[in-house]
Amino acid sequence: MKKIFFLSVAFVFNLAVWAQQKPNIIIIYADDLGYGDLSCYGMSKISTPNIDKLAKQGLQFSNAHSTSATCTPSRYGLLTGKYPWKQKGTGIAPGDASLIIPTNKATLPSMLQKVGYTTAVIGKWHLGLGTNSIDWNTEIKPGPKEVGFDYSFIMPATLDRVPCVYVENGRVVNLDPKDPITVSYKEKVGNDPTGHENPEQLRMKPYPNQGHNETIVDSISRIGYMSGGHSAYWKDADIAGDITKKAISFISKNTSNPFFLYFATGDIHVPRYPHSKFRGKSGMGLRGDAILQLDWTVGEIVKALDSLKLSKNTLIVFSSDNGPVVNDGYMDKAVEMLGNHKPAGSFRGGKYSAFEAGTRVPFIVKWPANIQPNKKTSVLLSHVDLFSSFAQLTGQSLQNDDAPDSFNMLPQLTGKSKKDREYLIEQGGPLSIIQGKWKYIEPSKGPRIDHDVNVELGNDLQPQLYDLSKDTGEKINLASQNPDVVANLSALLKSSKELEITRP
Ligand code: NG6
Ligand code: CA
Repeated sequence: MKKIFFLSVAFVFNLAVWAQQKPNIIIIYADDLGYGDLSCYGMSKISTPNIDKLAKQGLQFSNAHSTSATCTPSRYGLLTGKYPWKQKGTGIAPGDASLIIPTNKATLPSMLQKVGYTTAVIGKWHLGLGTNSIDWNTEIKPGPKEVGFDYSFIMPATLDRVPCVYVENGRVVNLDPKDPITVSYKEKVGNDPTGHENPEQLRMKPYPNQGHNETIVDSISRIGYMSGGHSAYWKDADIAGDITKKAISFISKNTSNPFFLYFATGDIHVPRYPHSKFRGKSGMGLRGDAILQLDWTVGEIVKALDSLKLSKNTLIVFSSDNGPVVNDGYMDKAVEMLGNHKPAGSFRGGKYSAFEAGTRVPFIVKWPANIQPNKKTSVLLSHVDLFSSFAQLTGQSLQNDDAPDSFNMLPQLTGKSKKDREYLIEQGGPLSIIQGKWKYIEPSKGPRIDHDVNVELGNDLQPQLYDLSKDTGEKINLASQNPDVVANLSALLKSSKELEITRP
């Protein structure tokens, strides 16, 4: 008996030591932040010292990609390890969409939960909630919990979509049951003012005919209609502070066990209305001010880790869900105040685009215990790879149908290998494939330019082929000179549409 007792004490002790050694993992996921929007990536007009410091203390990537050029599919890819275009219904989700992540498959958080991580999502969700229709006045599920998050504090959709309330562990925060919430994306519900009926109440005008002129919340009209829930409305200027506080509180409660925090900021998505500490401070209008706020947020999280003595063994990934857009629905002077700043750096396109700026995003990994500081890498990888890489990091082997498009890139993430992913698929409108120096964009119908947002989308009825080693700006289409390369890459793209990685 005594022996069993000592053995089990030893076992628990070992487990504790083992668990201690596993790094905490934080993914800081910015929204619509472009490759060129940070000073460590060449932004000269404003400076982002806290994010630059992550890069100085870690590894900065120049060829890392989100799976897609918009938010919902990118987040789906990140959390499932599966290319979103393989599943129907993963396009930009309305605020009342059903949950699009299957609850019976492994996800990034559930995989980490299995080996003792406490997991949380704090910030923007935009992956749908519930099944069929959502009753915002009771417990809302399935949602983050059912896909592997122990704790959640979320904005359900995106900042410009109703309902503009926080949902904490499945319940709307500060909801007054006498003022229940109704949401509709079809027709007006209730009597709350809307942007088209009451423009005099707006602090920022929407562009006409772009959908952002429906229910007014916090003096900003949104996409979609809601009524009720007034006591639960968020204040846009407070969002960054609110979610940062929640993140720090989650970290502080988990100092003695490994944790995974998926921290998805609303910055710098529209409507941009940062806190007064940042408004007017960048000299670049509200878009620039939102970048300053994002940088502050990162600084606060790092400061909390430092003061809790967790920094050394915490792996932080900083990235963005898709490329930049300057004007996306509101007249917030982003265009007028841009000056000569290039949000996409030297790349072509932007958010929504098949060109590089759609998915080539800032990507920094810091983990002092295991990554050398102040290094840069041009290795090719995708956000979809974080799933397998973190499985490897935590000593897990994946089952056959887990994370079917995710490769283990842990050596590359920690600066120990420079080997590119064999090939990588990007989703703009059409799909593109990168292999070695070549990028092929499949022929597609659709406009070349989205004039509302002024972004070149990459659509062309002809195949496009670019040599990214010489032409990062995708200016010279070499398809007709290289029919063999086009044939190979289009065949590879076609076969990968069906292919799922077979795991040993
Ligand atoms: C677009 C919206 C845009 C934004 C985007 C989603 C219009 C004209 N534009 O449809 O404002 O909400 O969807 O952005 O409605 S994302 O980053 O969440 O994908
Ligand atoms: Ca986005």
